[in-house]
Amino acid sequence: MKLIGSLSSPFVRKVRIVLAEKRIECELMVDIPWTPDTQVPEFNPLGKVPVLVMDDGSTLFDSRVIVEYLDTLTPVSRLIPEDARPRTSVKRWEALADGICDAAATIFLEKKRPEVQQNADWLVRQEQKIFRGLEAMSEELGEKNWCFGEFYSLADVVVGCALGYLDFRFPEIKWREAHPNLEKLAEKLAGKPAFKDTLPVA
Ligand SMILES: N[C@@H](CCC(=O)N[C@@H](CS)C(=O)NCC(=O)O)C(=O)O
Repeated sequence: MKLIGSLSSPFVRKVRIVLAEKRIECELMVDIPWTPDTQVPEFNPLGKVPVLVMDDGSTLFDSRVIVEYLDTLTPVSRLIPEDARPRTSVKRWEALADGICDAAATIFLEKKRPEVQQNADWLVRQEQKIFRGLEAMSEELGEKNWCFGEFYSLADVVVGCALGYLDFRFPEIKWREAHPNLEKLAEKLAGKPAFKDTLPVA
């Protein structure tokens, strides 16, 4: 198997963390989908990373599909519960954290355009998704040790990736001050080798 992705993407990081936690060997092929010579569209018609290329040449995308597949490959470190109800709760955390990343990536791209072409209303709309998303994550985490249930799960992985991406692209967003419980969780996650080894790189 080969994973195609950039070193800055929070979605690629999610997959890399899941691979590491589950002790699955997988070569990383770095490809930045925004560069003119990118090969990503040959593997994913949507032109987005991550893409997992299987040994038979078939491909999996997007990150949600990939991590579901990876979690079934080995019982080591189950990250997504099998039963429908808890499974759906963990997937809901994933939708929330991924949504924050989508909004943050949208802002990052919009801000790269010349200032006159930027749409201020659109930027505010995306910022609101981030702030409401942080509120929701903080409220749902509460005083618990982990986002869902008693154990570390994919819910914690995706929250860690979203917070890490905010730090990477928007250090001016002071989410730690507003949400000390998210900071506590982020510190715990930052100590894990899978997180340390996948810090976003420009
Ligand atoms: N929902 C997708 C999102 C993937 C995504 O947006 N990836 C970005 C990098 S962070 C990308 O490849 N963008 C290129 C493009 O949109 O053309 C997933 O979870 O994999």
